[in-house]
Amino acid sequence: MPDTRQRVLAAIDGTPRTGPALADELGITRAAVWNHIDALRDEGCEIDSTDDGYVLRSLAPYGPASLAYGLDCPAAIEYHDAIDSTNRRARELADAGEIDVAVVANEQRAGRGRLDRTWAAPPGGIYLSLVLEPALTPVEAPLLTMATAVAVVDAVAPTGVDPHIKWPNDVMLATREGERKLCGILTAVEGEADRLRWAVVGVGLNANVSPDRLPDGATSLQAACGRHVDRRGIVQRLLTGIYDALDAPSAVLPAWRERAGTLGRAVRVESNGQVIEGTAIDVDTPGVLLVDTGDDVVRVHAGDCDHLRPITAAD
Ligand code: BT5
Repeated sequence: MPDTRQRVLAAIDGTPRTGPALADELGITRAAVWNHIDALRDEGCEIDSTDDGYVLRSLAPYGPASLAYGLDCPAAIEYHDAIDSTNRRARELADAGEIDVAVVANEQRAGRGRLDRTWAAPPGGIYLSLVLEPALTPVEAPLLTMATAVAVVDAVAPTGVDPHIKWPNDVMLATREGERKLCGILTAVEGEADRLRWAVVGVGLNANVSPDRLPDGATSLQAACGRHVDRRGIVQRLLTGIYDALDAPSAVLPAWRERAGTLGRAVRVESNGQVIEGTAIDVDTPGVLLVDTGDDVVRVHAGDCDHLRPITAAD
């Protein structure tokens, strides 16, 4: 059941509706109608007041009601203009028993990567953490990262960029200068041996951000496209993509392989203090990288991976 603000949006989308007509239709007071219209305008929705009533001209580029409007998946949106970390907040919600909530922020002040590394998160990026209760065991959790990476690649495709996945949790763009990191994924899970109690999938995607606000080795959609991109559309496609992937877990690995830049490449992987060099030949359930070192095929479960010959725009 969509909340009242979503019903207001739907009612004025396409056809003008007067305040009293809306109040009647939605079973709320006229003052409440006015409050919703006011809040939607504050968010950045363009709503005209015509002789025939209120009519929606455009949604806000980014904001809670606009992100939720038309979203075709079970996730509710919790939006913050600024927050310390969407993953921190999502874990808090998960611990309190909330499921199917996407925490989205325009800016993070203490964004985190793996192993407590810093994630630069200036305004204009996509910072999103989705609380899920997937039908997976903790051992299968890497599948969530893979499904999300696939969903990221597909969600940004309409902007015209064609990124690839770098094992285990990066989405990269080939530029003339070499490979640049566009997106990082951070998955946290909690559960018993046979079942996940919750999972939080965090996505940091450099969208409308200038690369000089990002660390070396990073790029953004804005830099690649030469313009601002539609973050709302990307977030909505990303969320539906993650749910769709989890509905068909056996399709995740093949989809990941199709979008991967790592396979067939010379790689150096650091895993638990060990360095493995060789050719990345495949991935296996639940996200294991197979590296052919020449002597042996090593199964790597976790680690940091470098492509020894970076993929460039010329490839
Ligand atoms: C990651 O870690 O790539 C996972 C990043 C997940 C960030 C999201 S944002 C929403 C949610 N809330 C959070 O607090 N986190 C998640 P890792 O593989 O450890 O890579 C971290 C490294 O990427 C850093 O040490 C930097 O070298 C680099 N880095 C930092 N910020 C970056 C950025 N904005 N773009 C590209 N690279 C970045």
